[in-house]
Amino acid sequence: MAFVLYNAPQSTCSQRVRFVLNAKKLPFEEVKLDLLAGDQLKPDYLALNPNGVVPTLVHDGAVVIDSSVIVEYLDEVSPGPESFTPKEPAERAAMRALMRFIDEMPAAAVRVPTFNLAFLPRFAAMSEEEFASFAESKPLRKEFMLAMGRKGFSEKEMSTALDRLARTLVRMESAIGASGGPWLQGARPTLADVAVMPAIVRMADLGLDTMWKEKPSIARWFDAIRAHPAFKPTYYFGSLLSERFPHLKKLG
Ligand SMILES: N[C@@H](CCC(=O)N[C@@H](CS)C(=O)NCC(=O)O)C(=O)O
Repeated sequence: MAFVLYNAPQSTCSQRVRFVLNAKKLPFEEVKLDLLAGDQLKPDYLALNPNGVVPTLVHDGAVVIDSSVIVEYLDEVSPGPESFTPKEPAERAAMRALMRFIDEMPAAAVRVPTFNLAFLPRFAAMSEEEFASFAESKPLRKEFMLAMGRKGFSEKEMSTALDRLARTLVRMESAIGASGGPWLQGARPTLADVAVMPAIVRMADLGLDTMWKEKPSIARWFDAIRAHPAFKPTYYFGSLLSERFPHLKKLG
């Protein structure tokens, strides 16, 4: 099986896919896109992924886009050596419900502090016109960029995003409590754990790990995911924002 992964080291969505490929010990060719330079908006890449975002997986000529879809696809075409999908249909449904929640809540919310803290200096240096045409060029993220503007998200938008992240931790805590942990759905990690991993790692990278200092089950979950053999090869040097952007300010 030949896998080509178009991705970016620090992209949270890409990290989900790298984790599953590494856990399954599937060799893959990694094509690294420079998202700040706009590689994801070049015609050749848009022909693969019309959303103009990473990741994209090409597997023996089949193009698969969207990280949640890609990780489910990988678990279907290569169920071993470690499967991340429960056998029971009700458990599978619970996993997918968690994945939808994660895509809607933390995966979206974590972009707000990420952009304000790491990427803003680049946008602030643009003229109003440059920024408008930059936002216009993004098929999926035009409105997000315009809402942020060159000056970044407001304090109110930041606190809304942080509240959504706090509510995610509460949801994780209750899933871990109900399943007995240490993972969201019990003794084994599922794709729901993989889906939420990059948001939690990003929060820690931004200094927001203080948000779970009173939540031992989240701390245990975080230790468990970092101890997974796929974690280290996924988070190679340059995958954390703090490794790439020395100016990064911490929130916590
Ligand atoms: N739902 C998509 C979202 C992909 C996405 O937002 N990717 C970000 C990086 S994590 C990206 O490529 N951003 C580039 C841009 O906004 O221009 C997925 O999970 O694959």
